[in-house]
Amino acid sequence: MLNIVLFGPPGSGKGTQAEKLIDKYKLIHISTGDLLRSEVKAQTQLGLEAKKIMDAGELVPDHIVIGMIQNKLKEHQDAPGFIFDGFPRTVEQARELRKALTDYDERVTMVISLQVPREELMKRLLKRGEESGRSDDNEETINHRIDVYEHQTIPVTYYYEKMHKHIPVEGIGTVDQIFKRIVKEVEGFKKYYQSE
Ligand code: B4P
Repeated sequence: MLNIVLFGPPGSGKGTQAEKLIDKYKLIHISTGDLLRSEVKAQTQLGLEAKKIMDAGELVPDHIVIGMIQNKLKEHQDAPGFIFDGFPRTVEQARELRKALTDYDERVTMVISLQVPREELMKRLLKRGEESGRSDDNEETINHRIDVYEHQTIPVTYYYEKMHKHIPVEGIGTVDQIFKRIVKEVEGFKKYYQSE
């Protein structure tokens, strides 16, 4: 199985690149942001609680997000692999992902970590806010989301660095240029595993 974590700050292109990777490698896409937004749209109890947290730019509690991931893994036991988009965002989530995959004799193959400076993130997300009306894409919330990323999510990179799975990829350029850089890394990993 190819299990890719797409990692990076808000607006770094995780969702954008995930779509292209699914197309190429036929993996199952698990985006915790999308899952939470669909709960919000359906106005479930979970969605009502999550909306307040997301609009404030905070992270939704670990146990909620981990529960959603466990359900998705159970639903797709025959999948050729997964793309985890926007998950894990805390070290606790990373540990729980490891446990959940171990239950299926699986593990994270690699963590593609998109590197994009704050000014560019702000530019992209303000533009998306104008086009989509997403309520967390406004200047104040974006700044807070990036701060939350730096304090709570960056430690996840150290967790995967220790396992030699963290692969930084430059996230500036056109969507296709960035996609090529990611594919190069994925192919490199596949060759390495096949020759082992
Ligand atoms: P997410 O849905 O994960 O939102 P995101 O990080 O803002 O989006 P993403 O990074 O995928 O967007 P992309 O760059 O593709 O999370 C939203 C909220 O949900 C979080 O703040 C949190 O509250 C909650 N949440 C989600 N997961 C959680 C978890 N695991 N634990 C706790 N809470 C969780 O796109 C951004 C824009 O850039 C797009 O408009 C795109 O078109 C553009 N773009 C992409 N690539 C570009 C490029 N190369 N050049 C120019 N523009 C580009």
